[in-house]
Amino acid sequence: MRIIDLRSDTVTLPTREMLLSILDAELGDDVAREDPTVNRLEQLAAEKFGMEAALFTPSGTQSNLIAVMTHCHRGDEMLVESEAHIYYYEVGGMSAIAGVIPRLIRGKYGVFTGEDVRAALRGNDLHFPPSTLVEIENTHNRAGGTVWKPDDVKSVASVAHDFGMNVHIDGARIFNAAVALDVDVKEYARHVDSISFCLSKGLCAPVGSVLVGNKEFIEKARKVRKMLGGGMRQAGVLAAPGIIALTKMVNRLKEDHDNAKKLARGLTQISSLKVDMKRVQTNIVLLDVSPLNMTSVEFVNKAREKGLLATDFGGTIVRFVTHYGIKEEDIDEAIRIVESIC
Ligand code: TLP
Repeated sequence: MRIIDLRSDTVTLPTREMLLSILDAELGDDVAREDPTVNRLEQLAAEKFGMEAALFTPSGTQSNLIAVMTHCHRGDEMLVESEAHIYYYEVGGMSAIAGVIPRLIRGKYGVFTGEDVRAALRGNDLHFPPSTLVEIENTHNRAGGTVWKPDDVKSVASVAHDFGMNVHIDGARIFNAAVALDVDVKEYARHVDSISFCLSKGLCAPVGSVLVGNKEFIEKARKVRKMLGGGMRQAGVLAAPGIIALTKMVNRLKEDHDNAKKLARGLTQISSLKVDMKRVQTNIVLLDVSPLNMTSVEFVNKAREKGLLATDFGGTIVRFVTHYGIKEEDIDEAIRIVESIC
């Protein structure tokens, strides 16, 4: 049975070109900054975002944690959307390791405004922790891959900066946002203090994320990465596919977005099912299976038996993610499988 794996874009395998690039990668000890391939990836990432510097990290989770630890002191407060990945899926590292307390903002489709930030701030009082960081997730995973416009980011950043806070973007899928709106990622970067993005999701590299920011921030972040055990030695074997991810895999994300729309439209044709089409902006489709009187776990198990893999997103919500390797005909087949479950 052919398996259609729509659990996540994290399941993408490196392309042949990526694997071959590993053989020829020039290597050195990256902790001593002597890996020319890592240095090239970091330079390329900084240039792409119009930022001064960049740091290669093992994962998006570590990249976000490094950002929090670099921007904040223990006991600080960070403003974050109520369903943000850093709060929901990163094992509480922001508090357990960084010692930072989250203050939650409820966004609309994952997006909040400068006014929301202003409203969440409690002012200077003996009782309150210092609020030092605002985190934005673009695209917003649990909202369904929804996109922040550069102006939305600008509005939040301008209020945050007025109050002396820094702004970090968890841009695990920021290239999906940029492709969806046809804007340059620099349009996001120019408003904020740091961005973390993943090479290992839709861009297909096997491992790694990159954190970008100004030189001083990245210098500090490099030390934090070392403390967390993220200093890797001949990491050029991972950076080489990362360079291909960054230079050759961005534009094709549009295919994934088209496939997600096709899937969402197909699912809404099945009379009993509900997809909020407003959420379908990039490569994620959230399906509400409540009309089937099933939980998302039951639905995901049923689909697996029929060769379709999806993610249980809690309650009655199932997540499908389109990615490299998923073709239009796989989408047709996925719709047929869901229809057969119904
Ligand atoms: N997201 C994964 C799971 O952890 C849920 C997925 O399948 O979507 N930020 C965002 C917005 C993410 O979606 C993820 C991974 C991360 C950070 C963490 O990246 P990694 O997995 O590299 O630590």
